[in-house]
Amino acid sequence: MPETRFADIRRFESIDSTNRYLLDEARAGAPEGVVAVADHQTAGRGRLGRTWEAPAGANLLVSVLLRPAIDPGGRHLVTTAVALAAVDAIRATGVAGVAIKWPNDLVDAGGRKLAGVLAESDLAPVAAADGRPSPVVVGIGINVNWPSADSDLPPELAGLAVSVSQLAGGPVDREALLLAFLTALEPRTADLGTPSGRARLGADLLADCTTVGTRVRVDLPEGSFEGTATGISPEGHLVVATGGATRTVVAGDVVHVRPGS
Ligand code: BT5
Repeated sequence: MPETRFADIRRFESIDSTNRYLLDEARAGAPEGVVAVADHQTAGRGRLGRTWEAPAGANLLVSVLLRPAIDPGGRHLVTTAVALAAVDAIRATGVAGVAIKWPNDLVDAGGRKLAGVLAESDLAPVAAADGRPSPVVVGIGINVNWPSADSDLPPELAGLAVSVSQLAGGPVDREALLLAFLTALEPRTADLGTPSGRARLGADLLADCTTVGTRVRVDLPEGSFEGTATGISPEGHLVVATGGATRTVVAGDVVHVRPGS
């Protein structure tokens, strides 16, 4: 990609996981900006050991290696930067109604999942030794041409997943979407490095976040609680009002609770 930091695009017909590949590359000292794109993943990863489903050749499965100069506490904004760049790219195809469900999903107006983001970094000691900001690998799976119809979905995703092509009403060019995504990611990545840029990422997340203003159940390892999502902190964390108190959720699964359910 000329005029971006994403010049080194490595393409795979089949790989276990583009995130796994770039984590290994980061461990070996690879610089910021390396991109891995796969036609198919045999072990595509979601969060918390979950899997990401995509048939060969249909969707966008891409990871980028970033080395953002950002405090560990602000690392959620890296997920935000990638999610916002994907929203930018999908909107440029003419599809409307795409929003971000905190922390890491892109959803359509009906709440069906269009894409998921996974940021991984377990490499701080390595990075500290070489003086560069420590690496974060951020992967995104975007349902581009699969499912082409709801009947394509396995039972566990029925009614829960949707593709850009379904929303666009016809096939979507994966390569064009990749280039639009990387082009949009360049300024979003630059924003990670400055206080004003981080404020812009937070404001844009707030504007596009379907979670804020809704009743939510937050599932944490230590238990669940319900409340109303009232905002996004400067670090990109979710602010939830619950029982007269305010809690800031750094990580966790958030379920949008429908009134009356
Ligand atoms: C995510 O996890 O949403 C992060 C997905 C990241 C995938 C990319 S692909 C490129 C890169 N390389 C990788 O190995 N991973 C990244 P999470 O929030 O945990 O959601 C996972 C859940 O989403 C699954 O348990 C399913 O319920 C659901 N799911 C799986 N595949 C889906 C799909 N294609 N569309 C919609 N939902 C899906």
